[in-house]
Amino acid sequence: MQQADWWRGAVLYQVYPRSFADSDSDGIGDLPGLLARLDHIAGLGVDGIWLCPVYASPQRDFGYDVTDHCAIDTTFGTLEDFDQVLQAAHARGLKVLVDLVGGHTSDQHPWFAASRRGRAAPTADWYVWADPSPDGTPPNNWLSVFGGSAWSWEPRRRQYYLHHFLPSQPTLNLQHPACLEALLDVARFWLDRGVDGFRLDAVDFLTHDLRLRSNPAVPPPGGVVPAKLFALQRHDHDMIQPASMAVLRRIRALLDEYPGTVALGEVSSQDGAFDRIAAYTGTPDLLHMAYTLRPLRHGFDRPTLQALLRDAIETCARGWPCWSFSNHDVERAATRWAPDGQADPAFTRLLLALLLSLPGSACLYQGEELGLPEAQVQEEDLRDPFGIAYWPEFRGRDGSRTPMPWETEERFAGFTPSWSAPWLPVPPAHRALAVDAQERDPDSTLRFARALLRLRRAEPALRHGRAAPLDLPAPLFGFVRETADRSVTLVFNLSAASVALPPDLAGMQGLGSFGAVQGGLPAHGFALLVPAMARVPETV
Ligand code: TEU
Repeated sequence: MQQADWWRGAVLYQVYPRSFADSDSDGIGDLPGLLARLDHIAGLGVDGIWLCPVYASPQRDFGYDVTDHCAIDTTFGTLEDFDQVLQAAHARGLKVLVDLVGGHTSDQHPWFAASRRGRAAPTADWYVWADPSPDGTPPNNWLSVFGGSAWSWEPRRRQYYLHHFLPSQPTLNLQHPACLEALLDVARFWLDRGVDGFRLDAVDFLTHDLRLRSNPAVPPPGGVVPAKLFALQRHDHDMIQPASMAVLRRIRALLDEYPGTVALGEVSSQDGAFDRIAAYTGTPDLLHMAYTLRPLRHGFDRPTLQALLRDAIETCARGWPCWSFSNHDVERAATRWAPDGQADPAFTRLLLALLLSLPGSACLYQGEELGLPEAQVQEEDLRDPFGIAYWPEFRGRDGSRTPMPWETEERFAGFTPSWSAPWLPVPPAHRALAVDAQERDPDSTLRFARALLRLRRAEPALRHGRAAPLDLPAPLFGFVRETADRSVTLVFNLSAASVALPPDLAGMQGLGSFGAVQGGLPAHGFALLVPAMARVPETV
């Protein structure tokens, strides 16, 4: 494989820096904290890091509201700290992707501060401004992802501005040439510093219909939850516009000036997400890869997994998917997909095995390697504005953003040296799953994740092999990953009872410790199998 193709089949470890490791006792994670814990990531055997935003920001949406794309927020450290992390990561063979929040800024950004003051400013048209409807209401019916109208009134301009997320996150007008150039300058700044690429935030929202046509309503399915209002429209005009392709092409052209750098796009979970992944990644002038939130939208059952595998195979034929089961925007998969909502180690490991064996690349979210369940954050501890607005119907995203537990016995599980509580509490259930405890336990999820990642690196079929479905009796689900000279069979037991393998599989050899047990699989067990007498990679 060419070095420039390192991202194909790569695993990226997603760092949510606010919750990774705190070095300066303010209860918030930071870059020196990350630097001190980098060996944990390198030791997992991943290929790189995706670092969530660390830019100057009022932190209303925890970094996704940027006031200076080329400065590090003092909460996280300095540019020198960033350079040190980058250098130390590279020294450990880890690539570093940073978040490029290109669709919007903070309302505190100097570009917006000038734009909202009046129409004469150089950045006057860098945001999406529109006159009110004749009755003074917003120009159309577009809704914010976080609820309510996507338009807010600015008395100084006597116009509305567009925001797909919080009112404090005005949407950039990337169809304005100078605005797009400014974004490309930001990208250039980080590429010149040596980053290996970007995770592009909210790709579906990069451009909008210039005629500002209203979206068609979708008939309400009964009992409307306010947090889900966004789902009650078809987003024909505010999202997924052909004009976004031109923006992505410019970003890709810039990346191509820096060989080996890549773009990973975030695709929303609206219908057709896999088609969009294929469209965004299907030609070499667009994104390298893309992931979608909630790739399994209908829960974790056999038909849904079979459909997922079909989608995965099709998407690989047309583009390049990256799998992300858990991240800072969704409930942790170990809880979300657990049969009774209770994460248990066997099920959690089955999820990890699936994540790391689907064809494509993958993101591993911090704590996923520990099998962390979703945290139950109490109302008084909520920090996510999305959750605060809609509690209790929707609990927001704090449950997947609690601090990493490093040391079982330490105050706040070793996340912060502070005597006062970190920005989100450390859930009691996470303490026992701390990194140090799992390092000591030979049967821990952490050790398991590391073995699996090592196997993926050693076994080209798992990393690059094509995938083909296997026709197995329920409750088994499985597929094959194969290269020209090697075939690995993956079998998953989706039931909470043990099950025997069909005779042809029972006779196969396990890859390392990932074999069948007496011809069968325990509850939520799985196996990675090769023909008997086949070579097994030495590292296993
Ligand atoms: O998320 C964009 C995204 O697609 C959201 O629609 C997502 O559905 C939302 O977070 C609800 O779960 C990105 C970031 O990942 C997210 O953290 C930011 O809040 C958002 O952009 C705005 O910048």
